[in-house]
Amino acid sequence: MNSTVRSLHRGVIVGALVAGVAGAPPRLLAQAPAPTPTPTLAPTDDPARAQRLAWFKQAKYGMFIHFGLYAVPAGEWKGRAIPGLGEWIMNRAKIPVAEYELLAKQFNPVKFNADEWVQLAQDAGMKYMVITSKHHDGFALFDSKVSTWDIVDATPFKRDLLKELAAACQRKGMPLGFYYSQAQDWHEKGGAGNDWDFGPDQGPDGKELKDYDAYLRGKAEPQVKELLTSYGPVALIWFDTPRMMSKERGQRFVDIVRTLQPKTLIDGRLGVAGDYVSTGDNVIPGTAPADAWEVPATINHTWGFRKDDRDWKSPGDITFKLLDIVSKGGNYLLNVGPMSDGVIPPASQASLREVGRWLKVNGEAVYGAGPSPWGDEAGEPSARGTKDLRGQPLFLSRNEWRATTKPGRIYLTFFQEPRVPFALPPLKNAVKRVYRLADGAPVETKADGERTSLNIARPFLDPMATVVVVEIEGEAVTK
Ligand code: JFZ
Repeated sequence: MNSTVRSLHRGVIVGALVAGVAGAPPRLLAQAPAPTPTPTLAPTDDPARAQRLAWFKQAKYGMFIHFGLYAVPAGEWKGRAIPGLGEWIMNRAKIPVAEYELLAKQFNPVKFNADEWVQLAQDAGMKYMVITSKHHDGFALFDSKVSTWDIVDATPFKRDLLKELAAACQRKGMPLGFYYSQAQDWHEKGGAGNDWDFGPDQGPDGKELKDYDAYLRGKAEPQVKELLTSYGPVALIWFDTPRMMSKERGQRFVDIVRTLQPKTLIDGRLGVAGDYVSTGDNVIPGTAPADAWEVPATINHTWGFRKDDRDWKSPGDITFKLLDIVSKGGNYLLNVGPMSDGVIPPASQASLREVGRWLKVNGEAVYGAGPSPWGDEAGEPSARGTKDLRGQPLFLSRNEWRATTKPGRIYLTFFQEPRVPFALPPLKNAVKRVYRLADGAPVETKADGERTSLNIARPFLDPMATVVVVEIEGEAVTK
Protein backbone atom coordinates (compact mmCIF):
# COMPACT_ATOMS: atom_id res chain seq x y z
CA MET A 1 0.00 0.00 0.00
CA ASN A 2 1.47 3.37 -0.92
CA SER A 3 1.48 6.38 1.38
CA THR A 4 -1.39 8.18 -0.32
CA VAL A 5 -3.71 5.28 0.30
CA ARG A 6 -2.45 4.67 3.80
CA SER A 7 -3.02 8.23 4.95
CA LEU A 8 -6.58 7.93 3.73
CA HIS A 9 -7.30 5.30 6.32
CA ARG A 10 -6.79 7.68 9.22
CA GLY A 11 -10.33 8.98 8.79
CA VAL A 12 -12.21 5.69 8.82
CA ILE A 13 -13.72 5.73 12.28
CA VAL A 14 -13.81 9.46 12.72
CA GLY A 15 -16.36 9.69 9.97
CA ALA A 16 -17.10 12.12 7.20
CA LEU A 17 -18.92 14.70 9.29
CA VAL A 18 -15.86 15.63 11.26
CA ALA A 19 -13.18 14.48 8.87
CA GLY A 20 -11.60 17.88 8.28
CA VAL A 21 -11.77 19.13 11.83
CA ALA A 22 -10.55 15.92 13.38
CA GLY A 23 -7.26 16.16 11.55
CA ALA A 24 -6.59 19.73 12.67
CA PRO A 25 -4.06 20.45 15.38
CA PRO A 26 -5.83 21.61 18.57
CA ARG A 27 -4.36 25.13 18.34
CA LEU A 28 -6.32 25.61 15.13
CA LEU A 29 -9.49 24.01 16.43
CA ALA A 30 -9.70 26.36 19.36
CA GLN A 31 -10.54 29.37 17.24
CA ALA A 32 -12.85 28.09 14.52
CA PRO A 33 -15.07 31.03 13.53
CA ALA A 34 -18.63 30.90 14.82
CA PRO A 35 -20.80 28.85 12.48
CA THR A 36 -23.15 30.80 10.25
CA PRO A 37 -26.93 30.31 10.35
CA THR A 38 -28.46 27.41 8.42
CA PRO A 39 -27.89 28.05 4.74
CA THR A 40 -30.89 29.13 2.75
CA LEU A 41 -31.59 28.32 -0.85
CA ALA A 42 -33.62 29.73 -3.70
CA PRO A 43 -36.62 27.63 -4.74
CA THR A 44 -35.71 24.49 -6.70
CA ASP A 45 -38.55 25.02 -9.18
CA ASP A 46 -37.17 28.33 -10.46
CA PRO A 47 -36.09 27.64 -14.09
CA ALA A 48 -33.68 30.61 -14.14
CA ARG A 49 -31.87 29.20 -11.14
CA ALA A 50 -31.68 25.75 -12.73
CA GLN A 51 -30.13 27.33 -15.83
CA ARG A 52 -27.58 29.29 -13.82
CA LEU A 53 -26.59 26.11 -12.01
CA ALA A 54 -26.12 23.92 -15.10
CA TRP A 55 -22.34 24.48 -15.48
CA PHE A 56 -21.78 24.27 -11.72
CA LYS A 57 -23.41 20.86 -11.45
CA GLN A 58 -21.20 19.54 -14.26
CA ALA A 59 -18.00 21.07 -12.89
CA LYS A 60 -17.76 19.17 -9.56
CA TYR A 61 -14.25 20.30 -8.63
CA GLY A 62 -12.97 23.83 -8.20
CA MET A 63 -9.97 25.75 -6.88
CA PHE A 64 -10.41 28.19 -4.00
CA ILE A 65 -7.64 30.76 -3.50
CA HIS A 66 -7.20 32.81 -0.32
CA PHE A 67 -4.65 35.50 -1.05
CA GLY A 68 -4.04 38.78 0.68
CA LEU A 69 -1.80 40.77 3.04
CA TYR A 70 -1.99 37.99 5.64
CA ALA A 71 0.41 35.99 3.46
CA VAL A 72 3.15 38.40 4.61
CA PRO A 73 3.03 37.62 8.37
CA ALA A 74 2.05 34.05 7.39
CA GLY A 75 0.81 33.13 10.87
CA GLU A 76 3.46 34.99 12.88
CA TRP A 77 3.25 38.42 14.53
CA LYS A 78 6.19 40.08 16.32
CA GLY A 79 8.03 36.79 16.57
CA ARG A 80 5.09 34.91 18.02
CA ALA A 81 3.05 32.23 16.26
CA ILE A 82 -0.58 33.37 16.33
CA PRO A 83 -2.92 30.38 16.61
CA GLY A 84 -5.72 29.99 14.09
CA LEU A 85 -6.40 30.57 10.46
CA GLY A 86 -3.71 32.55 8.62
CA GLU A 87 -6.19 35.05 7.17
CA TRP A 88 -7.58 35.79 10.67
CA ILE A 89 -4.27 37.09 12.05
CA MET A 90 -5.42 40.72 12.27
CA ASN A 91 -8.35 39.65 14.44
CA ARG A 92 -6.50 37.01 16.47
CA ALA A 93 -3.57 39.29 17.31
CA LYS A 94 -5.85 42.35 17.62
CA ILE A 95 -3.64 44.32 15.25
CA PRO A 96 -4.79 47.95 15.02
CA VAL A 97 -5.78 49.13 11.55
CA ALA A 98 -2.93 51.66 11.44
CA GLU A 99 -0.37 48.93 12.15
CA TYR A 100 -1.93 46.35 9.82
CA GLU A 101 -1.87 48.94 7.03
CA LEU A 102 1.93 48.84 7.07
CA LEU A 103 1.76 45.30 5.68
CA ALA A 104 0.57 46.72 2.37
CA LYS A 105 3.99 48.30 1.85
CA GLN A 106 5.56 44.84 2.12
CA PHE A 107 3.08 43.14 -0.18
CA ASN A 108 4.82 42.64 -3.51
CA PRO A 109 3.92 39.28 -5.09
CA VAL A 110 6.31 39.72 -8.02
CA LYS A 111 6.30 35.99 -8.81
CA PHE A 112 2.54 36.02 -9.37
CA ASN A 113 1.72 34.74 -12.84
CA ALA A 114 -1.96 34.48 -13.69
CA ASP A 115 -1.42 31.94 -16.46
CA GLU A 116 0.51 29.66 -14.11
CA TRP A 117 -2.29 29.70 -11.55
CA VAL A 118 -4.91 28.87 -14.17
CA GLN A 119 -2.62 26.22 -15.67
CA LEU A 120 -2.24 24.64 -12.23
CA ALA A 121 -6.01 24.50 -11.81
CA GLN A 122 -6.31 22.88 -15.23
CA ASP A 123 -3.50 20.40 -14.56
CA ALA A 124 -5.29 19.57 -11.31
CA GLY A 125 -8.50 18.79 -13.19
CA MET A 126 -10.34 21.69 -11.55
CA LYS A 127 -13.17 23.25 -13.55
CA TYR A 128 -13.65 26.63 -11.85
CA MET A 129 -11.70 29.02 -9.68
CA VAL A 130 -12.80 31.27 -6.80
CA ILE A 131 -10.45 33.91 -5.37
CA THR A 132 -10.72 36.28 -2.41
CA SER A 133 -11.44 39.69 -3.93
CA LYS A 134 -11.69 41.11 -0.41
CA HIS A 135 -11.42 39.12 2.80
CA HIS A 136 -12.37 40.20 6.34
CA ASP A 137 -9.35 42.52 6.56
CA GLY A 138 -11.09 44.70 4.00
CA PHE A 139 -8.13 44.75 1.60
CA ALA A 140 -9.17 44.53 -2.07
CA LEU A 141 -7.09 42.47 -4.48
CA PHE A 142 -8.39 44.65 -7.30
CA ASP A 143 -8.25 48.33 -8.25
CA SER A 144 -11.29 49.71 -6.46
CA LYS A 145 -12.45 53.25 -7.14
CA VAL A 146 -14.33 53.55 -3.84
CA SER A 147 -11.37 52.79 -1.57
CA THR A 148 -7.60 53.17 -1.62
CA TRP A 149 -7.28 50.10 0.62
CA ASP A 150 -6.43 47.95 -2.39
CA ILE A 151 -3.57 46.27 -4.22
CA VAL A 152 -3.07 49.05 -6.79
CA ASP A 153 -3.27 52.07 -4.49
CA ALA A 154 -1.60 50.73 -1.34
CA THR A 155 1.17 48.33 -2.39
CA PRO A 156 4.46 48.53 -4.31
CA PHE A 157 3.05 45.83 -6.61
CA LYS A 158 0.54 48.29 -8.11
CA ARG A 159 -0.98 45.68 -10.46
CA ASP A 160 -4.64 44.67 -10.51
CA LEU A 161 -4.22 41.01 -9.72
CA LEU A 162 -7.87 40.15 -10.35
CA LYS A 163 -7.79 41.79 -13.75
CA GLU A 164 -4.79 39.66 -14.77
CA LEU A 165 -6.38 36.51 -13.39
CA ALA A 166 -9.71 37.25 -15.08
CA ALA A 167 -7.94 37.76 -18.41
CA ALA A 168 -6.01 34.48 -18.03
CA CYS A 169 -9.20 32.63 -17.10
CA GLN A 170 -10.95 34.00 -20.16
CA ARG A 171 -8.05 32.97 -22.42
CA LYS A 172 -8.16 29.44 -21.04
CA GLY A 173 -11.93 29.06 -20.73
CA MET A 174 -11.88 28.79 -16.95
CA PRO A 175 -14.92 30.12 -15.04
CA LEU A 176 -13.83 32.55 -12.33
CA GLY A 177 -15.74 33.53 -9.21
CA PHE A 178 -15.01 36.07 -6.48
CA TYR A 179 -15.11 35.57 -2.72
CA TYR A 180 -16.32 38.83 -1.17
CA SER A 181 -16.63 39.40 2.59
CA GLN A 182 -19.77 41.51 2.54
CA ALA A 183 -20.34 41.84 6.29
CA GLN A 184 -17.00 41.65 8.08
CA ASP A 185 -14.60 44.42 7.17
CA TRP A 186 -12.04 45.02 9.90
CA HIS A 187 -10.61 48.05 8.10
CA GLU A 188 -13.78 50.15 8.20
CA LYS A 189 -15.38 51.61 11.29
CA GLY A 190 -18.85 50.75 10.01
CA GLY A 191 -17.94 47.20 8.93
CA ALA A 192 -18.63 44.19 11.14
CA GLY A 193 -16.03 42.40 13.19
CA ASN A 194 -13.36 44.86 14.35
CA ASP A 195 -14.09 45.34 18.06
CA TRP A 196 -10.47 46.12 18.98
CA ASP A 197 -10.39 49.44 17.08
CA PHE A 198 -14.06 50.30 16.75
CA GLY A 199 -15.86 48.53 19.62
CA PRO A 200 -18.57 45.87 19.42
CA ASP A 201 -20.96 45.64 16.45
CA GLN A 202 -23.97 45.25 18.68
CA GLY A 203 -24.99 45.94 22.25
CA PRO A 204 -26.14 43.20 24.64
CA ASP A 205 -29.71 43.89 23.48
CA GLY A 206 -28.73 43.30 19.84
CA LYS A 207 -28.92 47.00 19.01
CA GLU A 208 -26.45 47.91 16.24
CA LEU A 209 -23.74 50.28 17.43
CA LYS A 210 -22.01 51.03 14.13
CA ASP A 211 -23.16 52.75 10.97
CA TYR A 212 -23.27 49.44 9.20
CA ASP A 213 -25.47 50.64 6.32
CA ALA A 214 -23.04 53.47 5.59
CA TYR A 215 -20.32 50.83 5.17
CA LEU A 216 -22.55 48.58 3.06
CA ARG A 217 -23.67 51.40 0.77
CA GLY A 218 -20.32 53.17 0.69
CA LYS A 219 -17.98 50.23 0.18
CA ALA A 220 -19.39 46.68 0.00
CA GLU A 221 -22.19 47.29 -2.48
CA PRO A 222 -20.16 49.52 -4.83
CA GLN A 223 -17.24 47.07 -4.75
CA VAL A 224 -19.50 44.15 -5.67
CA LYS A 225 -20.75 46.33 -8.53
CA GLU A 226 -17.16 46.94 -9.63
CA LEU A 227 -16.45 43.21 -9.63
CA LEU A 228 -19.52 42.56 -11.76
CA THR A 229 -18.75 45.38 -14.19
CA SER A 230 -15.03 45.39 -14.92
CA TYR A 231 -13.84 41.77 -14.73
CA GLY A 232 -15.74 40.01 -17.52
CA PRO A 233 -18.22 37.24 -16.81
CA VAL A 234 -18.26 36.37 -13.10
CA ALA A 235 -19.13 32.71 -12.52
CA LEU A 236 -20.19 33.23 -8.91
CA ILE A 237 -19.91 35.51 -5.91
CA TRP A 238 -18.90 33.73 -2.74
CA PHE A 239 -20.31 35.80 0.12
CA ASP A 240 -19.36 34.79 3.66
CA THR A 241 -20.07 35.16 7.40
CA PRO A 242 -23.40 37.04 7.09
CA ARG A 243 -23.37 39.04 10.32
CA MET A 244 -26.30 41.45 10.69
CA MET A 245 -27.43 40.56 7.18
CA SER A 246 -31.12 41.32 7.40
CA LYS A 247 -33.43 40.24 4.60
CA GLU A 248 -33.43 43.76 3.24
CA ARG A 249 -29.63 44.12 3.24
CA GLY A 250 -29.11 40.69 1.71
CA GLN A 251 -31.66 41.47 -0.96
CA ARG A 252 -29.68 44.57 -1.97
CA PHE A 253 -26.75 42.31 -2.87
CA VAL A 254 -29.04 39.87 -4.70
CA ASP A 255 -30.45 42.75 -6.74
CA ILE A 256 -26.96 44.00 -7.65
CA VAL A 257 -25.88 40.55 -8.82
CA ARG A 258 -29.08 39.76 -10.75
CA THR A 259 -29.16 43.18 -12.42
CA LEU A 260 -25.52 43.32 -13.51
CA GLN A 261 -24.90 39.64 -14.34
CA PRO A 262 -28.02 37.45 -14.24
CA LYS A 263 -25.96 34.30 -14.88
CA THR A 264 -23.72 34.78 -11.82
CA LEU A 265 -24.35 32.28 -9.04
CA ILE A 266 -24.72 33.33 -5.40
CA ASP A 267 -23.32 30.92 -2.81
CA GLY A 268 -25.03 29.90 0.42
CA ARG A 269 -23.47 32.42 2.82
CA LEU A 270 -25.01 35.73 1.82
CA GLY A 271 -27.59 35.59 4.58
CA VAL A 272 -30.58 35.35 2.25
CA ALA A 273 -31.35 32.63 -0.28
CA GLY A 274 -28.50 31.87 -2.65
CA ASP A 275 -28.35 29.46 -5.55
CA TYR A 276 -26.61 26.63 -3.76
CA VAL A 277 -25.68 25.48 -0.27
CA SER A 278 -22.17 25.80 1.10
CA THR A 279 -21.53 23.28 3.86
CA GLY A 280 -19.48 24.10 6.93
CA ASP A 281 -15.78 24.34 6.10
CA ASN A 282 -14.32 20.89 5.45
CA VAL A 283 -17.66 19.29 6.35
CA ILE A 284 -18.66 16.43 4.08
CA PRO A 285 -22.22 15.42 5.01
CA GLY A 286 -23.23 11.76 5.13
CA THR A 287 -26.06 12.41 2.68
CA ALA A 288 -26.94 15.20 0.22
CA PRO A 289 -28.14 18.40 1.97
CA ALA A 290 -29.67 20.01 -1.17
CA ASP A 291 -29.92 19.70 -4.93
CA ALA A 292 -26.87 21.92 -5.43
CA TRP A 293 -24.15 22.13 -2.82
CA GLU A 294 -20.44 22.59 -2.32
CA VAL A 295 -17.88 21.71 0.30
CA PRO A 296 -15.36 24.53 0.83
CA ALA A 297 -12.22 22.86 2.11
CA THR A 298 -8.59 23.46 2.97
CA ILE A 299 -5.68 21.46 1.57
CA ASN A 300 -3.91 21.87 4.94
CA HIS A 301 -5.58 23.51 7.99
CA THR A 302 -5.63 27.16 6.99
CA TRP A 303 -6.99 29.15 4.04
CA GLY A 304 -4.48 31.98 3.95
CA PHE A 305 -0.82 30.88 3.89
CA ARG A 306 0.85 30.00 7.22
CA LYS A 307 4.51 29.13 7.16
CA ASP A 308 4.09 26.57 9.96
CA ASP A 309 1.30 24.54 8.35
CA ARG A 310 2.77 22.02 5.95
CA ASP A 311 0.23 19.28 6.64
CA TRP A 312 -0.90 18.96 3.03
CA LYS A 313 -3.62 16.47 2.22
CA SER A 314 -2.28 13.61 0.15
CA PRO A 315 -3.46 12.95 -3.42
CA GLY A 316 -5.20 9.79 -2.18
CA ASP A 317 -7.07 11.72 0.49
CA ILE A 318 -8.15 14.44 -1.96
CA THR A 319 -9.27 11.89 -4.55
CA PHE A 320 -11.30 10.06 -1.93
CA LYS A 321 -12.96 13.25 -0.70
CA LEU A 322 -13.77 14.30 -4.28
CA LEU A 323 -15.45 10.98 -5.06
CA ASP A 324 -17.17 10.94 -1.68
CA ILE A 325 -18.67 14.39 -2.37
CA VAL A 326 -19.60 13.68 -6.00
CA SER A 327 -21.25 10.39 -5.00
CA LYS A 328 -23.54 12.49 -2.78
CA GLY A 329 -24.27 15.05 -5.50
CA GLY A 330 -21.98 17.88 -4.37
CA ASN A 331 -18.98 19.93 -5.53
CA TYR A 332 -15.52 20.12 -3.94
CA LEU A 333 -14.00 23.60 -3.70
CA LEU A 334 -10.45 22.98 -2.55
CA ASN A 335 -8.34 25.88 -1.32
CA VAL A 336 -4.71 26.82 -1.82
CA GLY A 337 -3.01 29.73 -0.05
CA PRO A 338 -0.29 31.39 -2.13
CA MET A 339 2.83 32.70 -0.40
CA SER A 340 3.50 36.45 -0.26
CA ASP A 341 5.66 36.29 -3.41
CA GLY A 342 2.63 35.01 -5.35
CA VAL A 343 3.74 31.38 -5.59
CA ILE A 344 1.36 28.60 -4.58
CA PRO A 345 3.32 26.37 -2.17
CA PRO A 346 5.05 23.75 -4.35
CA ALA A 347 4.09 20.84 -2.09
CA SER A 348 0.39 21.67 -2.43
CA GLN A 349 0.85 22.02 -6.18
CA ALA A 350 2.38 18.56 -6.32
CA SER A 351 -0.56 17.03 -4.46
CA LEU A 352 -3.06 18.72 -6.77
CA ARG A 353 -1.23 17.68 -9.93
CA GLU A 354 -1.15 14.07 -8.78
CA VAL A 355 -4.93 14.12 -8.43
CA GLY A 356 -5.08 15.77 -11.86
CA ARG A 357 -3.15 12.89 -13.41
CA TRP A 358 -5.67 10.45 -11.96
CA LEU A 359 -8.59 12.58 -13.22
CA LYS A 360 -7.14 12.67 -16.74
CA VAL A 361 -7.66 8.94 -16.91
CA ASN A 362 -10.72 8.59 -14.68
CA GLY A 363 -12.51 11.95 -14.95
CA GLU A 364 -15.50 10.38 -16.70
CA ALA A 365 -16.55 9.06 -13.27
CA VAL A 366 -16.53 12.63 -11.86
CA TYR A 367 -17.37 15.46 -14.28
CA GLY A 368 -21.07 15.72 -14.93
CA ALA A 369 -21.68 12.58 -12.88
CA GLY A 370 -24.75 12.15 -10.70
CA PRO A 371 -24.94 10.71 -7.20
CA SER A 372 -24.88 7.10 -6.08
CA PRO A 373 -28.09 5.12 -6.56
CA TRP A 374 -27.50 3.57 -3.13
CA GLY A 375 -25.71 5.45 -0.38
CA ASP A 376 -25.08 2.75 2.24
CA GLU A 377 -21.56 2.36 0.88
CA ALA A 378 -20.74 5.82 2.32
CA GLY A 379 -21.48 4.65 5.87
CA GLU A 380 -24.19 5.21 8.45
CA PRO A 381 -24.89 7.19 11.62
CA SER A 382 -23.57 5.51 14.75
CA ALA A 383 -26.12 3.02 16.06
CA ARG A 384 -24.86 3.76 19.58
CA GLY A 385 -26.04 7.35 19.38
CA THR A 386 -22.52 8.81 19.56
CA LYS A 387 -22.31 12.53 18.74
CA ASP A 388 -19.57 14.24 16.72
CA LEU A 389 -17.68 17.43 17.68
CA ARG A 390 -20.59 19.53 16.46
CA GLY A 391 -23.12 17.58 18.54
CA GLN A 392 -24.57 15.91 15.45
CA PRO A 393 -25.06 12.14 15.25
CA LEU A 394 -21.62 10.70 14.49
CA PHE A 395 -21.52 9.43 10.93
CA LEU A 396 -19.37 6.34 10.63
CA SER A 397 -18.03 6.58 7.14
CA ARG A 398 -16.88 3.65 5.07
CA ASN A 399 -14.25 4.25 2.46
CA GLU A 400 -13.82 1.09 0.41
CA TRP A 401 -15.66 2.43 -2.65
CA ARG A 402 -18.01 5.11 -3.99
CA ALA A 403 -20.59 5.08 -6.80
CA THR A 404 -21.35 7.84 -9.32
CA THR A 405 -23.71 7.71 -12.28
CA LYS A 406 -24.47 8.86 -15.81
CA PRO A 407 -27.36 7.75 -18.01
CA GLY A 408 -26.92 4.01 -18.60
CA ARG A 409 -23.75 3.81 -16.50
CA ILE A 410 -22.64 3.30 -12.94
CA TYR A 411 -19.04 4.09 -11.99
CA LEU A 412 -17.65 2.17 -9.05
CA THR A 413 -14.49 3.78 -7.71
CA PHE A 414 -12.56 1.42 -5.46
CA PHE A 415 -10.10 2.83 -2.93
CA GLN A 416 -9.28 -0.57 -1.52
CA GLU A 417 -9.15 -3.90 -3.28
CA PRO A 418 -12.69 -5.24 -2.92
CA ARG A 419 -13.47 -8.71 -1.77
CA VAL A 420 -13.70 -11.11 -4.66
CA PRO A 421 -16.37 -11.66 -5.72
CA PHE A 422 -17.71 -8.15 -5.14
CA ALA A 423 -21.53 -8.22 -5.00
CA LEU A 424 -23.22 -5.24 -6.65
CA PRO A 425 -25.90 -3.75 -4.43
CA PRO A 426 -29.50 -4.47 -5.52
CA LEU A 427 -30.20 -3.36 -9.08
CA LYS A 428 -33.17 -4.27 -11.34
CA ASN A 429 -31.53 -3.16 -14.61
CA ALA A 430 -29.85 -5.81 -16.67
CA VAL A 431 -26.06 -5.48 -16.66
CA LYS A 432 -24.78 -5.17 -20.24
CA ARG A 433 -21.03 -4.82 -19.88
CA VAL A 434 -18.50 -4.24 -17.12
CA TYR A 435 -14.96 -2.91 -17.68
CA ARG A 436 -12.12 -0.98 -16.11
CA LEU A 437 -12.29 2.70 -17.04
CA ALA A 438 -8.53 3.25 -17.27
CA ASP A 439 -7.72 0.59 -19.86
CA GLY A 440 -11.08 -0.83 -20.96
CA ALA A 441 -10.15 -4.30 -19.71
CA PRO A 442 -13.32 -6.38 -19.23
CA VAL A 443 -14.30 -7.34 -15.70
CA GLU A 444 -15.66 -10.84 -15.27
CA THR A 445 -19.24 -10.90 -13.96
CA LYS A 446 -21.41 -13.63 -12.54
CA ALA A 447 -25.18 -13.61 -12.14
CA ASP A 448 -25.92 -14.61 -8.58
CA GLY A 449 -29.71 -14.97 -8.31
CA GLU A 450 -31.01 -11.38 -8.15
CA ARG A 451 -27.50 -9.93 -7.79
CA THR A 452 -24.50 -9.60 -10.04
CA SER A 453 -21.04 -10.13 -8.68
CA LEU A 454 -17.80 -8.83 -10.12
CA ASN A 455 -14.46 -10.52 -10.17
CA ILE A 456 -12.01 -7.62 -10.08
CA ALA A 457 -8.46 -8.49 -11.06
CA ARG A 458 -5.68 -8.28 -8.49
CA PRO A 459 -3.33 -6.70 -7.95
CA PHE A 460 -5.32 -3.55 -8.31
CA LEU A 461 -4.69 -1.60 -11.52
CA ASP A 462 -4.25 1.77 -9.77
CA PRO A 463 -3.51 1.74 -6.04
CA MET A 464 -4.83 5.31 -5.64
CA ALA A 465 -8.27 4.32 -6.95
CA THR A 466 -9.53 2.02 -9.67
CA VAL A 467 -12.76 2.75 -11.52
CA VAL A 468 -15.02 0.00 -12.84
CA VAL A 469 -17.80 0.96 -15.25
CA VAL A 470 -21.07 -0.97 -15.13
CA GLU A 471 -23.14 -0.44 -18.27
CA ILE A 472 -26.81 -1.08 -17.64
CA GLU A 473 -30.00 -1.49 -19.64
CA GLY A 474 -31.98 1.77 -19.59
CA GLU A 475 -30.88 5.25 -18.52
CA ALA A 476 -31.69 5.36 -14.80
CA VAL A 477 -30.98 2.80 -12.12
CA THR A 478 -34.01 1.02 -10.72
CA LYS A 479 -33.58 -0.76 -7.42
C1 JFZ B 1 -15.07 31.72 6.72
C2 JFZ B 1 -13.95 32.72 6.92
O1 JFZ B 1 -14.05 33.33 8.17
C3 JFZ B 1 -12.62 32.02 6.73
O2 JFZ B 1 -11.56 32.92 6.89
C4 JFZ B 1 -12.56 31.42 5.34
O3 JFZ B 1 -12.62 32.43 4.36
C5 JFZ B 1 -13.72 30.44 5.15
C6 JFZ B 1 -13.81 29.90 3.75
O4 JFZ B 1 -14.98 31.05 5.47
O5 JFZ B 1 -15.10 30.85 7.82
C7 JFZ B 1 -16.21 30.06 8.06
C8 JFZ B 1 -17.48 30.39 7.65
C9 JFZ B 1 -18.56 29.52 7.90
C10 JFZ B 1 -18.34 28.33 8.58
C11 JFZ B 1 -17.07 28.00 8.99
C12 JFZ B 1 -16.00 28.87 8.74
N1 JFZ B 1 -19.41 27.45 8.79
O6 JFZ B 1 -20.54 27.71 8.38
O7 JFZ B 1 -19.21 26.36 9.37
